[in-house]
Amino acid sequence: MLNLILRRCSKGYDAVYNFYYALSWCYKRKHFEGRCYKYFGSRVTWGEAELHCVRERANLVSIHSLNEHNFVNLLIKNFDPTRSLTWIGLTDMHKEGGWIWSDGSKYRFSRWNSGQPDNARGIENCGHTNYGSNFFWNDSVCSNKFAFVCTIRWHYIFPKDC
Ligand SMILES: [Ca+2]
Ligand SMILES: [Ca+2]
Repeated sequence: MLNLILRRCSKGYDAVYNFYYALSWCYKRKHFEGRCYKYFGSRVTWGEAELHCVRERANLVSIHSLNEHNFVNLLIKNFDPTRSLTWIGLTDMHKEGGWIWSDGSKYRFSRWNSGQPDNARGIENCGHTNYGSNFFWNDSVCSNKFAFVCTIRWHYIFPKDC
């Protein structure tokens, strides 16, 4: 990854700065399809979580493969060994059962826990991971307060003058 940064950043200082900034986003220096991830431990609603991500030019995480799901759960576990419920970017708030990712990517892969999503009491419209003994996904009430994971596109990690 350092090579990639040095290639993109002509000034040595910027390269070092951006290397550490990228490290704060790219857990274990890993990225999937040009996106890196960051865990936030503060407990907030799904909407607050998405807003927080957007302020950092990111979105709540979208997950498109089992590898990526396992990686996101590992990232959470690294910061929170208790593996608390953690928001991901899934919502069906616009249309019941019409699940979309908040970053606009296509909803093709899912890892719902068995019996989920169940839209319990008719009011569950936001998705989180770490549910049940398999740490899979569940739909929950969006005003619940959980930790969250953001994802950022690789090219947003670097300032424009880099
Ligand atoms: Ca729902
Ligand atoms: Ca549910």
